[in-house]
Amino acid sequence: MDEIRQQFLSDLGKANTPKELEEVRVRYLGRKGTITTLLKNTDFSQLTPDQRREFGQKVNDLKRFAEAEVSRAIEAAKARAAASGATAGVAGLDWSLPGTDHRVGCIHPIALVQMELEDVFHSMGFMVLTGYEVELEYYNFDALNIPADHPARDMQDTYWLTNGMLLRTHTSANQVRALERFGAPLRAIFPGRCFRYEAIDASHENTFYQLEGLMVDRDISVANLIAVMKALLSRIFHREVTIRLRPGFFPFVEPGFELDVQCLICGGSGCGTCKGGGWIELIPCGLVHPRVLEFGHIDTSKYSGFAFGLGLTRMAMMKYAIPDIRLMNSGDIRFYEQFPAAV
Ligand code: FA5
Repeated sequence: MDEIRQQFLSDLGKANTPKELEEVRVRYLGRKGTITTLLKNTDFSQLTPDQRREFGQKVNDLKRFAEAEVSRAIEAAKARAAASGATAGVAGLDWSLPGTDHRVGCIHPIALVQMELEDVFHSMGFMVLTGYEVELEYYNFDALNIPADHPARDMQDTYWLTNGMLLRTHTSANQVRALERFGAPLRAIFPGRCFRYEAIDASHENTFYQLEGLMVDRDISVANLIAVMKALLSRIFHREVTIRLRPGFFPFVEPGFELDVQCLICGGSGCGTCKGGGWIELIPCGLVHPRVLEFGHIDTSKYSGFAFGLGLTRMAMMKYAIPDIRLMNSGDIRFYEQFPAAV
């Protein structure tokens, strides 16, 4: 019996697949198997009753041991096959067929620029907040010093919802929400989707992304605004950029500016991209209007701030030389595939 046990273990050790293991099981435990036939083939007349009992018990022990070992080995082999993705022993499986090629997704160009900007603002101590796409009229307009009868409301054609709320027209809607929630000092950026009821053309979408920035602290001036704008532009375009500020009107900043960047294509001499002017209008910005700070319950005798609202979609278009904004929401895989799958 010891020999049979040794032989059984050795055969079991050599069998790898569930099929080979099943063969070992049949060889030892099947109807005509070595262990099963042990009792049948033994001449009991030679043995005393005690020896018979002892022998029978040993055969049963061996049988139980062998059954347990075979089932354990079969389970282990099945688990191995499942883990390696193989389906060993499945009839009709052609192992030589090439595998399935999984397509890897790409990161949308707007997301690429957004991630880069979030990185640079994180390093300057800014929080990243998102806000709400469905917004109250109060935060999108009133609290930004744009009351109902103000002509500036016409600058942004609005999608109104039947419950009186609206789809935010700009990420500036986050400013007073953040001031109410966090108070001063505050450094935050708000990337997100905005909606305007506009005719769509190569540079206008009704759904586009902006990235708002807000910094409120003691003694904030235009110099701080310029320093932060230069840091973000050199990071995005991977070089020093020349900028200029022109006066711009937004009711929630005073003074308000349009920040232009010297054309990165022609270096300022004039080309098709900058329409011959040498400058590209890129980021509206300014010092936060004291009335907006008051709406956010900020003490204006102590604190001042700057804000900017860059067009993330347009920034991505400039960075990657994308000629038509409609490609961004087109769902056209051929367009997306040109961008990296990971950063
Ligand atoms: C605003 O939305 C202001 N909230 C920006 C601001 C914030 C000013 C903080 C001062 C302080 P404007 O309407 O110009 O401003 O839009 C800002 C940017 O969003 C534009 O420069 C442009 O890049 C982008 N943008 C606006 N409308 C569209 C559109 N229909 N399609 C694509 N991008 C757009």
